[in-house]
Amino acid sequence: MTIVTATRARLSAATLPRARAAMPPGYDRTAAPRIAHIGFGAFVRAHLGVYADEMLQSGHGELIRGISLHGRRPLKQLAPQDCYYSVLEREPGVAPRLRVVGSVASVRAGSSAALAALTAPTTELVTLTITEKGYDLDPADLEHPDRPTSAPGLLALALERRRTAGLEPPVVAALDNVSANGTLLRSRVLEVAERLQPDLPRWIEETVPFPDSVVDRMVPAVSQRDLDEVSSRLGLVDLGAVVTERHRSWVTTGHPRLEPWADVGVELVADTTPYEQRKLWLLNGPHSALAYCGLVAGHGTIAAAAADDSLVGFVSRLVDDVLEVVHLPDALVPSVFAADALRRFQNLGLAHTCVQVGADGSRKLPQRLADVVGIRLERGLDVTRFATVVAAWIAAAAGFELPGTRLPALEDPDAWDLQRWRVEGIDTVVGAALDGRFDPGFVAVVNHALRDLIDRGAGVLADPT
Ligand code: CS2
Repeated sequence: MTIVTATRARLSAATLPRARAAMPPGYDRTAAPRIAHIGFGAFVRAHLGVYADEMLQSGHGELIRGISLHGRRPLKQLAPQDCYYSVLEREPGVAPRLRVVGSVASVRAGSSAALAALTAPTTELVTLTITEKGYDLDPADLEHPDRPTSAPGLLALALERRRTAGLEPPVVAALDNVSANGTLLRSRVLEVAERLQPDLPRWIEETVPFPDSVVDRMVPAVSQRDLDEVSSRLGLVDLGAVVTERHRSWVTTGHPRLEPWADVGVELVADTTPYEQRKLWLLNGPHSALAYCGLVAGHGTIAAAAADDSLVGFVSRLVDDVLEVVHLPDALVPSVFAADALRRFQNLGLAHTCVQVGADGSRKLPQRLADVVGIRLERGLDVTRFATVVAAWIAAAAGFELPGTRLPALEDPDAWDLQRWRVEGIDTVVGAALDGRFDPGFVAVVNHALRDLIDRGAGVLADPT
């Protein structure tokens, strides 16, 4: 297998005619890109990149300049391929579908490249997938707003430069699993902008739209096996390929600049709040729950955890706890959406690891669970299952030992703080982990759940109720 792969040509403009894929991009790619995308990971390739590809296929699309803020890997994967890459869709019961996407015109890395893309006169739309922690403000950017490294800092400086140069303000669309992502990003940008020029925040508020978006598609990190499969299907080596499911969606608050995207399935709505609650609370929350419970039960992937009846039982009851208190419009069919999410987790074609979904819990869990926990506490309803999930995250991120399981280390921006219990004692860890992020009434319940988990390990998941 390896030998065959090594002798294959690499995907590129020159080899594209040989690609064995549906609808190879035949459109012109010489126009100046009008989209600048910050955070060029796997998700954007399987999401925005595909929507943009379909727009280009239909004759009125726009190309993307991709920017990776952290690391040059995307550049190494895509530059030698003239930025062509494949998207392999795997869905249970149907044949895998492979397409080559051509909507990315260039990929660059680092802050200067980001500033260049954001201030390019042709940039009209800025999109971002910077993950939950990308919305944190870097104190260094507030101190030196003229030398930013974070996405909000770079945006603030770029907007100042655009204003000075008399360029049109772009539309800035945040695409992360963060509540009111555009609104939050704008507030972060305004904080830095104030340090740059006292009147810049007002100009930004008046001229730069920051629509809120809810995006959905599961795109795990690719493995060597995935790349080998893509290469053998495609007949060409593709080191920039991504693997995903068939489902995809993008709901955004309306803006005239985004209206043409409705042709390729983007939904423009007056208010994304119900879509956001449905996604964060009924898909991402249960996804995290499965990841942490999966780790406690010794599973490596979400699909393996979703095939474990006791975990499915636990997560289904957690979903019922959410549905009990969440009121969404009937048209959004919340219980159907939730059942479908559980089905999507079972997709064996997506080797989403529990460690990947479990990363950055300090930033993800408040988005996914805190509001529901708050509502349930207010109504005097039980929050034990939510506490078990949070305790499982703390146990993994803080490095506790559980009976019968060796928890893998988890990445988290607060990992260092969470490990301090080793010096300061176990009583401090829950308070530190939840501080300011969850209802204070939740701390005691999580404390109890953590002790139970340390005593009984995966036994706590076999909830009889
Ligand atoms: C996941 C999401 O890694 C995670 O935290 O819950 O990336 C999830 O796969 C997507 O939001 C699905 O749209």
